[in-house]
Amino acid sequence: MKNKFIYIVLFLIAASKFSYAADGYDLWLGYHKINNPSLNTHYKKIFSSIYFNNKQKNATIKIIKNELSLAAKSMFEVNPVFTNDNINASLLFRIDENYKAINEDGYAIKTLVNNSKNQIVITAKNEVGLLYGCFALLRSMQMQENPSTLNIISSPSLKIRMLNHWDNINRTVERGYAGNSIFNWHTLPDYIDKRYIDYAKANASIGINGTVVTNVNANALFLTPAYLDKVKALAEVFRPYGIKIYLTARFSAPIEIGNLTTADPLDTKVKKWWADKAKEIYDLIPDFGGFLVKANSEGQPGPQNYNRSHADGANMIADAVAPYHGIVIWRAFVYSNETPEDRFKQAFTEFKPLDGKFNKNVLVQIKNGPIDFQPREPFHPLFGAMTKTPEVLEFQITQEYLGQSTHLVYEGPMFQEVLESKINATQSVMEFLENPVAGLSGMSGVANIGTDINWCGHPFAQANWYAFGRLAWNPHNSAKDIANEWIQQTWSQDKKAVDTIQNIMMASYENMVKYMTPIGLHHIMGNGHHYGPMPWGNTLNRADWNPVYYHKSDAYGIGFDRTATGSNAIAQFDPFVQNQWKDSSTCDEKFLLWFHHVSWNHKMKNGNSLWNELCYQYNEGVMGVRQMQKQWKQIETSIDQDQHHQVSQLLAIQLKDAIWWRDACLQYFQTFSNQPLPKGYPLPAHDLKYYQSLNFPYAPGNGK
Ligand code: BDP
Repeated sequence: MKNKFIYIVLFLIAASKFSYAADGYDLWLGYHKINNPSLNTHYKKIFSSIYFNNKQKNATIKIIKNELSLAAKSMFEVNPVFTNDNINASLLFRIDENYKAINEDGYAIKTLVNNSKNQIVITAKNEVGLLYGCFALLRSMQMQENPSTLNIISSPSLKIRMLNHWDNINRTVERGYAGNSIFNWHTLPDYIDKRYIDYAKANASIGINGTVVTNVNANALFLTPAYLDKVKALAEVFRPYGIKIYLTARFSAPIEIGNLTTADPLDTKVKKWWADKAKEIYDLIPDFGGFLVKANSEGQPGPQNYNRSHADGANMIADAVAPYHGIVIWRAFVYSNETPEDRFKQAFTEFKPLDGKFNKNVLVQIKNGPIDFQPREPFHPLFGAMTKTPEVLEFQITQEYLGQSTHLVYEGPMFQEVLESKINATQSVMEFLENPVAGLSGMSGVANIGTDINWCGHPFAQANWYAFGRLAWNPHNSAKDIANEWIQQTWSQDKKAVDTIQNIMMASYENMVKYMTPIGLHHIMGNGHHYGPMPWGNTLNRADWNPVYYHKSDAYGIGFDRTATGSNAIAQFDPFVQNQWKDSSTCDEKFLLWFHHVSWNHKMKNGNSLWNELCYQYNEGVMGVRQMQKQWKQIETSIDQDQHHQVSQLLAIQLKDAIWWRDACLQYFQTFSNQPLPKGYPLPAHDLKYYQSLNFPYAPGNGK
């Protein structure tokens, strides 16, 4: 299949209501009627003659044909005609340059004039590339781009673009806010839910090529024969969509399901157990991707239980999958209770010395920031620090710390901020990932998908899945353009509605940071479930699970000193980055309290005292949500009524929560600052005791 010049040619010679009524199930693939008469004739013509040079009855080609039929009928009410007429060889020659420019997964789309007819040629190096190209063409139709001038060359720069499901065997989803797990292990392998197919299609449409279907807090049962049969059935569904399946590996599996007395990675019986297990899996699933491992973190077993290093553990499993070209993705999310070291520093301290000690097929997966998916984090210092070890950037799409499924938060700007962060004078995080010194690199997103009819809970949450995929394909994509694409494919073509929704989405991230954790505050959410404010939290038996550990408020001021006078975590960054953040008077204020313990009277760049600025920013966050509500109201008549109402209700919850965050946090911090709220500032509805008395034992996403 490799490097075979395959292509489709679609001929063209030369669609209603603006908004779409939908329950969200179709995601961005609803193929709504195009309301552009001048372009419609062109579009329809495209479907009047489609030629595939690939004569094989390939499953991916079948999917492409089905998708083209579905889209043509839905957007233009035409049935596509698949022809057998061969095409002019000179035509193909004219796309040869584009073809040469793409990589293994890429595609090229070009409109060529041939005998006064326009023809669109899509070419790729394999069938899955062609599928990506078809989705790109359909996207461009939904964006109403002019089909007579198409000239797209697109290749992903990251080889691994994957979702990580934190889905349990009993179908609960850790940090899931959209229902149960879509993977029904009870009815698999015999029952193939249509959801699996639609899920694979949605992922392929944005270029995702891998999925880990099991929780990082792993269950060894998934590696038993009965479950592997189920995994095989899913792998077969995903394969024609170019998606490889991966599993999480529980490090103690040889003991739990293998009757061994140890899981020591240097023990020969243990090694043999994993090698046999790998063979068993690859016999069933020849293109099995490999394992994702969370080891010696938050109670998970790992090589350190046997005084071995993370490299010893990773390499042992990597050896087992190597004969089948499998990979091991080893998570750097480790921190130990025993170590009194600043949690910020622990992953770097642990992994940096292991650079060069991992096998070639091991990748280290690093969360975007050093703590844990906070609303805003500086980038993780491990990016760029390991030059001999392939790295995977892990984002959390599910909104564990970002308002879960009741807050409208578009994560595109957050993803972009991390990707564009400079790791040194010459390179950003994305440039580092795009030019992997160690050959491989990737991006993972912790999925926000569940059995809710619209897949992701909040009707806007699916934009985060979409944005993740589009950025994993091309980290240079802009969050704003991605939002625009998603809106036009999902909500409406009406310009006012599109622009208004885009404004709401683009403002939402910054608003959320302001009403939750402004100026670099972090990890001050409710214990366990992480919903709502709890800056006073001080009761858990691990220091670094308690909010007070992170904000360190006292009579003098607030913030974690991570400079040379404090934990010196800042020294883990390149000097270029250190210079940006090491001085409290010049530090980028969005990270101020990440790196500095500053006085309540610290003078901010705008002249305000820190205390007043904290109050203003919390309040701006609240005002921002009010503004989102106002804008949403303005498009009431251009949006389907049910959907409009649904989002209105959620925005009302978001406003209530934003006010709660502001009032609870400020009253608590006020007990240290001993300063009044600025003049004219809204007074809290309740006293601090009230906020401290709230508890949510059944908040979602926290069960096992
Ligand atoms: C934290 C989550 C926890 C996960 C952990 C992880 O609260 O449920 O198990 O991350 O990434 O954010 O392993």
